[in-house]
Amino acid sequence: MGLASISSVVPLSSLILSRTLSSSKNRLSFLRFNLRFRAMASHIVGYPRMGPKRELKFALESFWDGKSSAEDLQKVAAELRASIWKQMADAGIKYIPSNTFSYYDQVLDTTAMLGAVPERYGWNGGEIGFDAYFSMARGNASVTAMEMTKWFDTNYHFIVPELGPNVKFSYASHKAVNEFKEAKALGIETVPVIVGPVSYLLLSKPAKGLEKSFSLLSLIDKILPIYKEVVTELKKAGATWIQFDEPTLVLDLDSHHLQAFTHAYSELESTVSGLNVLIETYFADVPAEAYKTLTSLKGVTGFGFDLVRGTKTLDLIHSGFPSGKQLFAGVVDGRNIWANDLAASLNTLKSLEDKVGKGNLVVSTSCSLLHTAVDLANETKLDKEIKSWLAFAAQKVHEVNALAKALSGQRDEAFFFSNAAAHSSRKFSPRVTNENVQKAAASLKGSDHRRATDVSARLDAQQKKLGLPVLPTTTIGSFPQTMDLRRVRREFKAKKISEDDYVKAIKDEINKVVVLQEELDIDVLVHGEPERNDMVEYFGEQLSGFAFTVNGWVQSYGSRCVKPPIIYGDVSRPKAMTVFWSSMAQSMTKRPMKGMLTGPVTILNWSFVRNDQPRFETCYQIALAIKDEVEDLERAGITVIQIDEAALREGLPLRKSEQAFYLEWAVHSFRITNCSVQDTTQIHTHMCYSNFNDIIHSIIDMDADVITIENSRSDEKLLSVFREGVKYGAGIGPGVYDIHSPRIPSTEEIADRINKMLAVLETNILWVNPDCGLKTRKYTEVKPALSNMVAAAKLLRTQLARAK
Ligand SMILES: *[C@@H]1O[C@H](CO)[C@@H](O)[C@H](O)[C@H]1NC(C)=O
Ligand SMILES: *[C@@H]1O[C@H](CO)[C@@H](O)[C@H](O)[C@H]1NC(C)=O
Ligand SMILES: *[C@@H]1O[C@H](CO)[C@@H](O)[C@H](O)[C@H]1NC(C)=O
Ligand SMILES: CC(=O)N[C@H]1CO[C@H](CO)[C@@H](O)[C@@H]1O
Repeated sequence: MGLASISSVVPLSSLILSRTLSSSKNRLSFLRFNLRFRAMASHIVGYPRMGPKRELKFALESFWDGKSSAEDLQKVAAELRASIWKQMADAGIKYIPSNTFSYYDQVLDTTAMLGAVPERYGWNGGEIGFDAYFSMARGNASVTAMEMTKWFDTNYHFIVPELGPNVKFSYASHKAVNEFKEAKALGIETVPVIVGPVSYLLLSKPAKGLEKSFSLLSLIDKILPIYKEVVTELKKAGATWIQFDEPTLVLDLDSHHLQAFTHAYSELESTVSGLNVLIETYFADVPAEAYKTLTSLKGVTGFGFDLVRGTKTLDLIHSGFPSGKQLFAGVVDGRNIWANDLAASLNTLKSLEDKVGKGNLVVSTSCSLLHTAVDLANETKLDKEIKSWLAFAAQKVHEVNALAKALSGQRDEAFFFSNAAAHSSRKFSPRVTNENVQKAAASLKGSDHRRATDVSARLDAQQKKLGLPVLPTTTIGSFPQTMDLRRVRREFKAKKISEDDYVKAIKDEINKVVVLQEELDIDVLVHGEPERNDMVEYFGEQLSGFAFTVNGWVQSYGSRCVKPPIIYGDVSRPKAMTVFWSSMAQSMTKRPMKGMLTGPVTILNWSFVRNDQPRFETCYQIALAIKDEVEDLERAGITVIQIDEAALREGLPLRKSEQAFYLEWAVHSFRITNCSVQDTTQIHTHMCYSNFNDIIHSIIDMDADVITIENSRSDEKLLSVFREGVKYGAGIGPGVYDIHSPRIPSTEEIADRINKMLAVLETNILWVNPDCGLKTRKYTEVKPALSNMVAAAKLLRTQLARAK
């Protein structure tokens, strides 16, 4: 009988018996058994902070609104942390993370830890409190927020550190140590998690004015002393492990960057001695050079890898892993909601265990569970069959533990059996497949789908029809979502009010927004989207192939969460989705009313996508559904249609080698939506967030008539691309003010921004609009801000007319 088959059936108690056996042969086999039964090595990289019902979000927003105290907020936070730690401890997890909680963002927490507060916040040393912390995150009436950008290729956003040669670093937030102690007081030993020093610098940006000249990595020797203080204090508090997250190791780094890792961890070696150090990477495979550097780092005990997205890392591990070191194998996907294929993962783990040796393998998640939903347990509205295919963070914790147990010979047969049954039900379920959709999507490949007329001729035709002034003003789509509105939608959903009452309430709101925009004298109007909860869910709910959760929220930034739909089957559009509201809104005004759609790439990217067919396949299916909607809007007399592709850039794969293929199918999917629209129908698109410079040619290739784009929060990075000579013939509206901040920009400030744009862009293609939708703002902020925006546009029109 082989060892494996015995070990899975022999109960623990009989091992104790074997201790009494005396022959040396038996003693040897006891030792082997004993190794197999050692504590189950399981680890969680990080956990969602918001709570199963977004408790943290509500506590934060109430505090920001001055409706509750700092103590109230701290109390909610402490309760959430305690329940998360306890849940993981109860599930049997050995390495439980701490300091993965955050009031806003873990990179901002690191900025606070290092005391790297930009001067404009007037911080004078001491422990950083909520005032300085939230001013950096959100700005306030007198100071702008720090820039926010996407965390790798996820939908999470972090606050970008602003660093220069004069930053005086100091140990200014003891959060990591405090949270470790807090867990310890609850009887739970945790692994404190800190953003590693090199990734911290590589994710920073040089402070204003230093853009070209400053090397961020030159600060490494200035921040390491703070890291040493933190490590020393953690050791004193009783920590035995520390986890440094160094996710930048999966990027395309050059040798100069890699040397910084070698340098930093040699510097830290003596300080961390006595501690076990885990370096965690995630989101992609680690390139071969980086793998070599990483696994040679001094003072490190374990290495964590994302083995879901990083399948090439598996080959690297098999071709060499440092002996005696621990491998934290991220086999449970932290970025999706599908149940793990436990049998397949166990095979992967067994082959890794053969490579690295028993006792050196720890089962882990592919990345922090921050990027998945929190708990499936109370999703009472999900169809039972679909629910059996899923696992959220709380369930993934159990998957990790089940795998670790199985690996150590204590396989939970019932758990594995129901997992296998769910996989087979998903594979053969008729609700997943729609042959007509499959055929239509397959026939799109190979063709290019371009509009017949080129963009400048189209713009001429559109201008004849629309007759807009130069520097036309518009907004991005949504208007403030008041409590009343949310209540109306909620009550309608819960069938507490009739459809007639609902339609009337929404109609009144649209009318209010239309009247306001006319009063403000905005040129191209929007209906304000009062009927929409979310720019993706709204469409998903009306398409086939989508499922929805009640509480499947994922943090996007700060207190903001999104609830991605789940695409489980082939996508189609049973009937028109937006025509009713858009034509009603158009009937209220003579000005052009934009039809508002979310584009296929964004719907895809902001959903949890099925993992049983290529992503592009699913994207083409959505594109065909949106194309039908565009045609219906045009038929209903809507002349301007905006198709948002907020997530086009976000979906870009991290590694350069994979980007061209993605851009090709993503841009193609957008063009499919153009359908056979007439030249006089103006197609807009909108993109949130900056850093588009690297894909500007793909953006041009989308062939939209007008593009509105985030710009103001990134110091006009976007404009530099045009300054450097990229030719852009379509209309363009770089955001003239930041809607993420409650600050109201003055007319002069906006006029100044527009002037900067006019210096690089032709007058006749420039549009004037805010950065993004206004959904999260209040009317007291929106009215004066838009009024100043229109005033600025008019001021410049007058100046331009005079200059002629
Ligand atoms: C804005 O934040 C800064 C920095 O924290 C603070 O000094 C200032 O008092 C705040 N201003 C207002 C109006 O809240
Ligand atoms: C799920 O619902 C039960 C019963 O209402 C409740 O006790 C429990 O706290 C809920 N769990 C979560 C994660 O919301
Ligand atoms: C957006 O697309 C990227 C690239 O495929 C993916 O990694 C990311 O998880 C997506 N975002 C969301 C919210 O699903
Ligand atoms: C997918 C699709 O319908 N594409 C259309 C885009 O517009 C051009 C020009 O009108 C059509 O020829 C394509 O068929």
